[in-house]
Amino acid sequence: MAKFKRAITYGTFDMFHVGHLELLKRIKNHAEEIVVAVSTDDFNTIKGKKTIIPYAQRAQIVEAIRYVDRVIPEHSWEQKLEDIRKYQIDALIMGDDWEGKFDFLKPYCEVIYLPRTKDISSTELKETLKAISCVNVRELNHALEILTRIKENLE
Ligand code: C2G
Repeated sequence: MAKFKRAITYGTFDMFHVGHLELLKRIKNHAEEIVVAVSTDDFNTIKGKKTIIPYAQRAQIVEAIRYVDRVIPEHSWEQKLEDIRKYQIDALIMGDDWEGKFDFLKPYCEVIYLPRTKDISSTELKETLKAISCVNVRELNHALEILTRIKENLE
């Protein structure tokens, strides 16, 4: 039996990956219902976070996850207390890269930090894609040099 009726978590959830999935799955072990506040594109600008996938698609993907009961937009750092009251939240649950950052909400609901999933993040995925495209560009340039030389030899 889950300990809490309703939990909330906040995040960008860009390039949805298994780290996000594992967190939502673990939150489901603690709560019957999960509300996920997905950071809007404007709020990500405030957070200094560049995203690949626009808010509407990030929210759509999170909404389709079977552990999730409701998705709301995260517009600001300051909305958490209002959300806790509005959605009758019993627990705010985040990955432990946020350890301690939301303890100020402890008078209003349980605040729990769960271990992050290692070796995966949207940032690492973007770095990997960048590296792959750099390799491809180098290989394409090399191939172009060879083809240019062949063409010159044929003339
Ligand atoms: N997460 C995780 N394991 C990973 C990556 C992320 O457990 N490998 C967790 C994070 O700890 C966070 C959630 O997944 O709880 C969403 O992560 P992000 O999309 O990176 O969200 P973030 O930028 O941390 O935004 O107001 C709070 C912020 O909106 C949180």
